[in-house]
Amino acid sequence: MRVAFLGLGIMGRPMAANLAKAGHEVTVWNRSPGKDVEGARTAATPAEAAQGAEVVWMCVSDTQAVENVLFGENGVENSLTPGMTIVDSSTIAPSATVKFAERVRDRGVHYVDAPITGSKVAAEGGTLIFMIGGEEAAIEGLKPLFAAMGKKICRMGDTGKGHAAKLAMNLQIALIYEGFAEGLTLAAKLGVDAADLISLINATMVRSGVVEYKAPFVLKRDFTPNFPLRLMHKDIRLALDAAKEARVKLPGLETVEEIYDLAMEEGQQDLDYAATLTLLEKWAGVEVKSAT
Ligand code: NA7
Repeated sequence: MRVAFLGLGIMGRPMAANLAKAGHEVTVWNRSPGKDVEGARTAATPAEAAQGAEVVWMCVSDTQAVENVLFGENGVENSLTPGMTIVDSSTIAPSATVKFAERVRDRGVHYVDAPITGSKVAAEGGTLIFMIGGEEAAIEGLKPLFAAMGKKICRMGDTGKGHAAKLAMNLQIALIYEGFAEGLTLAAKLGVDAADLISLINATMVRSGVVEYKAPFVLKRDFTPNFPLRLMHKDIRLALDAAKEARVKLPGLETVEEIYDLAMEEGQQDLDYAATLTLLEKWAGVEVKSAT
């Protein structure tokens, strides 16, 4: 298929590379020049990349970035053709997605939100999981592309529901990790070895995928970003905004947001979100570690 891929960040670049490797005709664009993808053509603007494409796939930072790419100067809007499908794998506001979809629908263009779960490693290995919102027929036509980048697709409903599901997922990751970090901090202060506590967690119903994934990094104190803190902070805010619009109260997440606000103020935005542990340690005057 002829695909324009817009946004070559930590996740977007390996996704575009997997599309090219699978034999699709890929044209890439990134806001800052100098990033390219083997086997793909590089365009100077989103409009140029989208020219003649059957599918325009985006993976950029936030709602504003998606709006710029679609409707800003030299945006995709200038190259829309009937039958084209726009896919968004960024994590952004569900309500904005619905508005963007409405803006292109009159031009005969389908809009599918397909945010992703899985780390950089899953993006590189083509094992992402997509949460999808959009019409069944449009999604059907995208299956070869999903297969090149991921291992599973889950349709959550109409356009916007993929992003809604993604926010519901990421708020749980933030809360589960916060619970883990608070448990580790209290245990350290009371003299329990971190590795012993983690073994106990993994043997009981307290275990979780989040803890299994993060514990080895925490024990090594490796906070290099698999998922940068600034992006989790963005997702927490998106979830709180969506909750406000829907008149839903999320008191746990509101508290966790305050911790992320402070972490951002401390300059931790480009570390992994696991680094929020260091704030708890600082307040407790203790370091989580293991003798083994
Ligand atoms: P990264 O590695 O921070 O990459 C973000 C990408 O978004 C990168 O290509 C940026 O271009 C691009 N970007 C950021 N702002 C804009 C604007 N205003 N216009 C156009 N392009 C922009 O993030 P990830 O790849 O880890 O994640 C991407 C999304 O998936 C995000 O929503 C996550 O929550 C999930 P740059 O290179 O900075 O010029």
